[in-house]
Amino acid sequence: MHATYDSSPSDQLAVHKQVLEKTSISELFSQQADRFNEMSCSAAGITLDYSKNIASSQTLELLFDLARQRQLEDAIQKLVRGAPVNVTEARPALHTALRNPVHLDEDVAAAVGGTFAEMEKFVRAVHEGEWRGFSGERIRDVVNIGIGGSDLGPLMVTEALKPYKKPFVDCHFVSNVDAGDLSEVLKSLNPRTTLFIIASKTFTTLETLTNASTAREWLVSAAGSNESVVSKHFVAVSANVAKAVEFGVVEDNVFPLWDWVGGRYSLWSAIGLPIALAVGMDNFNALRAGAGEMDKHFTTAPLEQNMPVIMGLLGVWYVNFWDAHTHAVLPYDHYLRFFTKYLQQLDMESNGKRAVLAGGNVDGHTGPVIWGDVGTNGQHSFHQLLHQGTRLIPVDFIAVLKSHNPVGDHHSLLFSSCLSQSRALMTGKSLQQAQQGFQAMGYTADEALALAPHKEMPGNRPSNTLVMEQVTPESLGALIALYEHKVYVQSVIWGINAFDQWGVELGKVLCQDIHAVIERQETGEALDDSTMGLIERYWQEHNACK
Ligand code: G6Q
Repeated sequence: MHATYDSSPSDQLAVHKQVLEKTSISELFSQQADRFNEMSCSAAGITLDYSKNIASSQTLELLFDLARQRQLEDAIQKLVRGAPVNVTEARPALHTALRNPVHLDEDVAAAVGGTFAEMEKFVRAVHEGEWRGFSGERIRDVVNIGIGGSDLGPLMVTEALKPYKKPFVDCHFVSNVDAGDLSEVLKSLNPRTTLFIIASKTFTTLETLTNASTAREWLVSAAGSNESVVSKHFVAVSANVAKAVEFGVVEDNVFPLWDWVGGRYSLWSAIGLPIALAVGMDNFNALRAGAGEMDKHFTTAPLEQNMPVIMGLLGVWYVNFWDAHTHAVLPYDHYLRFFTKYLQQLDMESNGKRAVLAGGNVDGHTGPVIWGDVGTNGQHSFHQLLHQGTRLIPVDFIAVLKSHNPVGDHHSLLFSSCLSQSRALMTGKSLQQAQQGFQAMGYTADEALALAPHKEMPGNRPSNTLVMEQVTPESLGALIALYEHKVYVQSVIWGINAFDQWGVELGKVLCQDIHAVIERQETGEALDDSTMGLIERYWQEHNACK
């Protein structure tokens, strides 16, 4: 089933899909001599090859018609000029202003500039050993305590930029309320040389506050129950300065955030402090500059050459017209191993919505499930389903030309693996080829005939390939911004708000209610039988342990 839109491009796309169903990507290549050149584009150091898609030039024309019908060009300008595109919360989503503050009013621009200057000062103080812990020793380890948008972006970037790491401090990330997370990190750390960043836009998030309190107890007890040491070992990034101060962070050590920066879009703000501490402010600025280059491309390139637009529209094509439920993202670079996890939040928290801004619910589907892992590891597990499973799963391959570790032929093998996977997904293996293969192995014709379907691969499975020279701060910034904008493009086509997250907010409230019952502060009368049964099982265990 495909989504229905209110005028012709979608109807035409539905008809056009029936034509394309009768052909294959390989046939499209034989019909279009220069297909790679015609279906690839470059921006901000990234090349997108989208020629291995089930799409012809007519498909793209119809998709661009759809985009124009949805007033995408106008929506792009609204985003970067600070219009209240986060309609349900009546505010802009101005993460682009943290890379290119051209559209900010003067006060806001001054606040942004001031914050970056404060970050720079702080990073220098830690790196140069001016910032000392309670014993007078310099800081050696930094623990970022945050969750969701206050964790996934900084964690992913810090890991991705490990080749740029400065020698001064090691950064660690704690997010889960499961005490295993914090305990395992603290095990190897010295309280006298550890600094904590409490990263929480709201400063009300249960997991973060629980971890921060436990970390404070760990520190204070190591300092002989001296509470005054907290100010030397805790800084915060928050829009809620009062709460951070109440916790014990000195007001000057609270880096501000603004309501126009969404959590999952916040790594460009002071939420990126662990990034700057790990790789230096120069590299953090280069990351922002790379994103700024992609922003420039997104806001100025015509739709037909606009990389985030093309990726977004092809995604819509598969979700709404080919019934694709999921989308795999497979980076062929060890340093990008947290990229898909990061993207899961960016994409699914933004476009996992059903309510349309114009009213009512979307007819059809919105954001697909985003999944994947680093190549080549996935080849030895879930690629089986990509090649021979029953579902159509579009794939984004991300490949780099140069390794940070040029050892033997590792890199050429890695790059070859990436290309061989996208090629195999496209060409597949026919029944006849499979049968011949079995016969060549010595099987009889009948045996080969019976076995062949198990080796047959239908092929015609679409993919994009993104290529960068190397994972650098600039190219990583551009890559992240590319996906941010792709997600926005899709939200515009679907008519949904990419910038709220009421589903996530619900979880925060529900946990508090059930926790009150578990702690016997509430009766739980209103709870269902299953939930009460499980709570009673928890009580039995805890009473038995007493
Ligand atoms: C992101 C979401 C969510 C948020 C976390 C942490 O867009 O809003 O992932 O980042 O729930 O929230 P705080 O930063 O307020 O602790």
